[in-house]
Order: sequence, then C-alpha cells, then structure tokens
Amino acid sequence: MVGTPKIPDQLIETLRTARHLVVVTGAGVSAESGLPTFRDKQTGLWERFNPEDLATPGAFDRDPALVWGWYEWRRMKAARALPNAAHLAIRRLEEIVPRVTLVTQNVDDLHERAGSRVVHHLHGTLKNPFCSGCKRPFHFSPEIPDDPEAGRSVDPPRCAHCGARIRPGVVWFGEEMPQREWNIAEQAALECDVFACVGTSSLVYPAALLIQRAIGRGVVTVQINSTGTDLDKLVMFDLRGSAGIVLPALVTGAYPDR
Ligand code: BV8
Ligand code: ZN
Repeated sequence: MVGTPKIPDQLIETLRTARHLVVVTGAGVSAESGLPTFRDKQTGLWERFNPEDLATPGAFDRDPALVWGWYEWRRMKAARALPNAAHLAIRRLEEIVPRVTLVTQNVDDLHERAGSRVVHHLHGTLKNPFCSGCKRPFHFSPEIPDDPEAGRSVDPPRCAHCGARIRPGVVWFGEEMPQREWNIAEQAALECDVFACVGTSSLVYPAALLIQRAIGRGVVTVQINSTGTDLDKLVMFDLRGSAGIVLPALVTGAYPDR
C-alpha cells in the first residue's frame, strides 16, 4: 500500500483559506471500498471484457443480457460496499470549507452514503434505470440484487408501459452527459479557487476538461492518485497515494481540530 506522502505546508495553508473547493472523483475513490476501477483489471469473469466495450449503446443492443448482467453485478457490489475514509474526508471538507462542489464520474452512491448531500453525477448512477423505449424511469425492488457471479448474463426487465427493455441509468460512451450536471461542474471549475481531482485517470472526456479549465485559470490544483496520469506535471500539487490515506491526512493537516 502506498503510504501517506508528506502534505506540502503550502497546500495545507491553501486549503485552510479556500473559499470554493471543487472535488472531482473517479473510480479510484471507491477502490478502497472494494469496487473495481474502470481500467484496473476487472475482477472475476469480467477480465475477458474491456469495460469500454461494455459501456456503450451498441454493446447493449448487441447483447442486452450481458450488459445488464454486468451492471447488476456492479449494483450488487456497490450495494454491499461501504463508503471509505476518502468519501468521509470529502464529507468533512463539505462541513468546513465555505463552499464545496462535489462532482463524480462514478455511478455508485458511496458519496451519498458517506453523508454528502449534493453529488453531481456526470455519468449517471446505477440506481436510476429507465426504459430504452419510452424513457420512463424503472424502479428496482428494494432488496439488494442477488449475487450474479461476475460474467453471468441477466435478461433486463421489460417496461410495463411499452414493453421495451429497461437499460442502466448511466451515461455510456458516445452518449451525452446530463446537461444540468455538466453546466454546474463547468461553472464551478471556472469560479473555484481550489480544484482537486481524486482517483481518476483523467482520460474520459468531457469530464477531464474540468481540471484543465482550473489549470488554465492558474488556481490551486491538486491531484490525489495512486498512479501517475497525464496531469502529473500540470497540477500544482501531485500527491501520489491511496485516496483513503492521503485525503484524511490532508484534511487533518489543514483542520487538526475538526
Ligand atoms: C460524449 C458510466 C458526445 C458508465 C462512463 C473529447 C470530447 C468529448 C468526448 C470525447 C473526447 N474524446 C473522446 C471522447 C469520447 C468518450 C471518451 O472520453 N472516451 C475515452 C475512452 C477517450 N467520451 C464520451 O463518449 C462521453 N460522451 O462525449 O458524448 C456527445 C455529445 C453530444 C451528443 C451526443 C454525444 C461520455 C463518457 C462517459 C462514459 N461513461 N461511466 C459506467 O460506469 O459503466 S466513463 C467511466 O470512465 C467511468 O465513469 C469512470 O469513472 C470514468 C473515468 O474513469 P476513472 O474514473 O478515471 O477510472 P479509471 O479506472 O480510469 O482510473 C481510476 C484511477 O484511480 C487510476 O488512475 C488508478 O490508478 C487510481 N486509483 C486506483 N485506486 C486508487 C486510485 N487512486 C487513489 N486511491 C486509490 N485507492
Ligand atoms: Zn417504456
């Protein structure tokens, strides 16, 4: 496990005086909750699939049961996972910094279950499936889906209204992000004085444009990631390590008594 890097004093000071902090999270922030990230080798039988080949409208049209089975497996894993110290540290920041805009690329609900009240999901969520035909929302039964072993195909339910297949409520590659969430995220990137991206390879667009907006404005930018990314030399502070270790260290360093 990568240890806690020394948090630069200048970053501690910056966070103490931050007025508007934007935090953008990716799959790495849920990794310590046991959820596979997008580009790490998918665990279980999903190793033989590239997620980018499953997270597309074409994949669903070609094999709806395979794609629905993948999302049901992920929904089951997310429902059985718990928020980790990174989610909780972000929640603490929301209580301390005057204004925090939390934006996530993740489709799990771990930020919400850590207590974050306003979470901007750029790529949708596992909890809001809808009809691929008439677009009506579909409501899951309350219990956690049984444990489809990874890789099992599961036929998607049919819409009670029009009979079309129900699809996951996520934004697939080639699909547009929700305009309202994107506008909020982009506006925040243009107004904030501190911008942090946590646990993301920053490879997916347009989400990856957000940190680039902040870098372009010359505001304080922080990357917290367990591996390097294309942003390493572009951000002001590049902290290498696990989000569940680095984020709490950063928050405690800035606000030791909070
Ligand atoms: C669109 C939901 C157009 C589904 C996802 C330029 C501009 C616009 C579009 C494009 C463009 N260039 C290319 C595109 C097309 C495409 C794209 O970006 N492709 C990529 C592959 C190059 N973008 C799109 O298609 C977007 N739509 O542009 O539409 C349009 C416009 C108008 C009208 C119609 C259409 C939509 C993209 C959204 C796709 N959906 N998710 C699902 O989840 O199944 S994206 C998917 O990738 C996830 O959301 C994921 O979160 C996201 C990004 O990945 P990361 O979160 O960064 O995860 P990853 O595994 O990559 O990295 C994790 C990092 O964490 C790693 O670096 C790892 O080292 C680190 N880590 C691991 N453990 C830890 C850790 N760090 C800290 N602590 C740890 N413990
Ligand atoms: Zn329908």
